Amino acid sequence: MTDETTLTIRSIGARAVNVPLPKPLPTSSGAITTVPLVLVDLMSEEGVNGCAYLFCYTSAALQPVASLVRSLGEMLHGDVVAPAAIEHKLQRAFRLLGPQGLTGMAMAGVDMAAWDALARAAGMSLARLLGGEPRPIPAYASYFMNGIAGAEKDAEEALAAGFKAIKIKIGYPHLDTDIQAIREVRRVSGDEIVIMVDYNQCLSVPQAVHRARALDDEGVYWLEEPTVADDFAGHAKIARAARTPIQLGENWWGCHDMAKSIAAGASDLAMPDVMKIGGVTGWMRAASLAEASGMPVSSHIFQEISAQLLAVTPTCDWLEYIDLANPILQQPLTVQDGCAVAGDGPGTGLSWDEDAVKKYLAD
Ligand code: SMN
Ligand code: MG
Repeated sequence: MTDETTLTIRSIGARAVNVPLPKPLPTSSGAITTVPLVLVDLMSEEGVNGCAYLFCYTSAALQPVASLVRSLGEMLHGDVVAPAAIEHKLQRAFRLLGPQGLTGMAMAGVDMAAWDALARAAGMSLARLLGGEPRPIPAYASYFMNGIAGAEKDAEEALAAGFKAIKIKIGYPHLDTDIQAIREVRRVSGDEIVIMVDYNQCLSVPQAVHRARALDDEGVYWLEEPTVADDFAGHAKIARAARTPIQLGENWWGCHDMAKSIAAGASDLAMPDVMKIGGVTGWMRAASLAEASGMPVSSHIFQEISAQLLAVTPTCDWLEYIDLANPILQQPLTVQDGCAVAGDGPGTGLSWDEDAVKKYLAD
């Protein structure tokens, strides 16, 4: 039964775009060579639409994810735009396959677009629809594994842009280089700036224990994913050995993974990825888990929607700022005085630059 206040799904479109990068973005676990995005457009019969994007990490995943999103659109045709009901239907539909991986990504894309449509229909930002209001969120400038000279340049760039926090990726062949990179950022940025580091899962547990102990006196705010993301017992061992807080979460598939990680004592901090955690619906569950566990919550990429969600996250910590989707957005997220300033317009603040989308279409 629908009335004039409900939205009904007419179609869900998916466009694959591959945004070129001026140079590869290296991590200790491989480089990001382009920005492969699937743009999700949920169209309602009532004419109020919602959109979201999915980051696919590798262009090899672009077409499979886009195709999965379109298949979900067929499954949901004629359904009410009700994210909880949609999530329940899709979780049941994919119980046997498993709602992780590309399936989870597609499901999250639908969820984020559905919440965007609901917020637009209500004429309010997502943060307001969720009971909060957009506010400045402390943001850190996130960089990659750019060597010592690159760390100097990145720190200078971040300071010039007004950031008060900087993350670099480390995991060089030798520990000394990790330390040199951190000290280069500290030399350039001074003692006030917050520095985070990200190992992108490259160390064994014994290596991570050794390196974490060596970094304990470097004044690093968090040490991210030192070992394989789903090795919660291994991360717990590292967390017990290190004084520096361990950060984890960008690879949690849904709040069940997060609950297992918390139960294992795998990390001191949480950084769910709004796509992998299950969209807006998944994020809100994760935020509750974090609050109940006393864990500060930071975001992982997807900065536009994350700025809305962190505004209603009780243990809000840092927003990660990386310029990934900006080339195809009409209004990239702005940063002022080291804080991300989410818009208060309808929805999540996403709108496509259609000329750029056409230019980078990978279909
Ligand atoms: C990261 C890795 C790959 C692409 C984007 C971001 C990284 C992070 O793990 O936390 O920024
Ligand atoms: Mg990371």
